[in-house]
Amino acid sequence: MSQPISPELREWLVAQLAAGHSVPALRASMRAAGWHDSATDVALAQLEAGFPAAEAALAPARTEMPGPDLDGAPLYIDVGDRRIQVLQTMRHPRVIVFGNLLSVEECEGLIAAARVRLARSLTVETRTGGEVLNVDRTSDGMFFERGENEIVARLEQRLATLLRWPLEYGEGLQILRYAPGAQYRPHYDYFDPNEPGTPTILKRGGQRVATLVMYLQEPEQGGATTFPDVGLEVAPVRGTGVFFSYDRPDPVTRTLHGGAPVLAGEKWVATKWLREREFK
Ligand code: PD2
Ligand code: ZN
Repeated sequence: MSQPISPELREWLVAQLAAGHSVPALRASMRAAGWHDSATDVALAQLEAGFPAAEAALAPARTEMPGPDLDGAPLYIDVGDRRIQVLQTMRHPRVIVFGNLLSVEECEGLIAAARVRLARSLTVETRTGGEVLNVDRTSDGMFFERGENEIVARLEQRLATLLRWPLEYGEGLQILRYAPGAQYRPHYDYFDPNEPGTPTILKRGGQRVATLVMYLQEPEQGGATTFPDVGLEVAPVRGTGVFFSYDRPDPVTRTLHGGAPVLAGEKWVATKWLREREFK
């Protein structure tokens, strides 16, 4: 899997290709200029081999992205009503683990309001046209409207400040409950540009650009949020959360992630997805 290359280099490569320079000629002139960047090598090799992934690696990455201000490597970020802890960060994929995102009362309040509205996720089976239980996601779930109750509204304001992204660009909060044995198999949260239904989905707010999974109740065992491409597992500790962002809808972001099976107890999470535009 190639890393994304810098916007400047991408722009230059695209301009050179558009001007009719061949990939081997580009490679030679970059080597001569002292480039020994493995990400570039991989992108060029893929381009040469005609891999579609190379196009994605060279596709324009979004420049304005949600995320906290980590200048000066702060241990805490003040968001007005709370001091959020920065527990762990990773560059590629962009992952940040936060502590003290929600109080115990907020976690319990969200669970109580969601519990009575949970439903097992059903999906349409294209083969028979019938509805089936989704084997990839064995949790129960529901969505809150944005600003639906006091806790939801307060949390959404907090996240908008923390992640420096307009509240209106966020989807309504999703709540999931995982019973023992339930899991969420690895997936990407962005909408696959190659799926026929995606253009319709994108009319409302554009692409997803980031996800924050917040842990409302921890199981006794299991239930980590996993990032298989990089071997990362985030423990589902109550009140904490894992943020990750993806600047293009492509696996080069390394944001494949899943919810490992809950082995004992119940896991509850709240997921906030951020779109590139207002989500009406
Ligand atoms: O509950 C999780 O750990 C999890 C894992 C992967 C949640 C989501 N994805 C999601 O809500 O998209
Ligand atoms: Zn997900």
